[in-house]
Amino acid sequence: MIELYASGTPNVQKIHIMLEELGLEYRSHQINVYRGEQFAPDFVKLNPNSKVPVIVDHEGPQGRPYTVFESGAILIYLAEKTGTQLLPTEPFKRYNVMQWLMIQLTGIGPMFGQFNHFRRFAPPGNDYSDQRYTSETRRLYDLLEARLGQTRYLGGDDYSIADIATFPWIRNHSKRFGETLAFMRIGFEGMPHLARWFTAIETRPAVIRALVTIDANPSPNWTATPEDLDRLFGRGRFARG
Ligand SMILES: N[C@@H](CCC(=O)N[C@@H](CS)C(=O)NCC(=O)O)C(=O)O
Repeated sequence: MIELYASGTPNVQKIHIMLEELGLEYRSHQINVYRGEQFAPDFVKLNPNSKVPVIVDHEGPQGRPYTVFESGAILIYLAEKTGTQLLPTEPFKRYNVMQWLMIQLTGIGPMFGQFNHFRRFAPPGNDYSDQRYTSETRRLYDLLEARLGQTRYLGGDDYSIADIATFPWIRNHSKRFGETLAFMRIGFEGMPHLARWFTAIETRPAVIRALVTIDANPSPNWTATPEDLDRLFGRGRFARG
């Protein structure tokens, strides 16, 4: 049994999809990051970085319980635990998957995250930051479109943890920021390869199962007070330095 500490956000959605793909038994616990539950001492014992997702695998290495945080580390851990071809063992295929996984972890996640932040939560007067992250988001979309024009999936011919990591970020935009993306001229109309890839993943049985759970537990951000937002974003009386 695996315990998943979750919220309704893309980094957590990856893990729901992975667990469904692998058919592993799991139980999820919602952590309300808008209320600061990620800073509670019991949660910090699981992840000193105070972020979801976290898993606790009761049958970890050597049969002992093991805790894993950071979504990329969790995907690799679960792939290696089960020996799935979602992370191939053949070196060329494996490192192709790793490279596109790293692009999600170090590029798409942080840059789309900042793009979303400046579009939705920043006070007015941040034109430079808005432009910077819009431009970078647009560049990353172009990168994905070009890659998927060459290969069926991000890592190569086969579906992998690189696709699982990237899909929720694209879905998040397609659901929430339709108008913004139209303004940015990012839509699946101009991106046939991204659209093909998105549909291929969205219609996988395991992804459909995961999305039922994901959509039943959306981020509770509409109940967040100004203080909740200040705590989450480290601003106002929560600012450091
Ligand atoms: N690099 C981390 C990022 C995790 C992350 O940013 N989690 C967000 C939700 S998607 C969170 O817990 N935020 C709470 C906070 O920043 O205090 C990963 O990939 O797991």
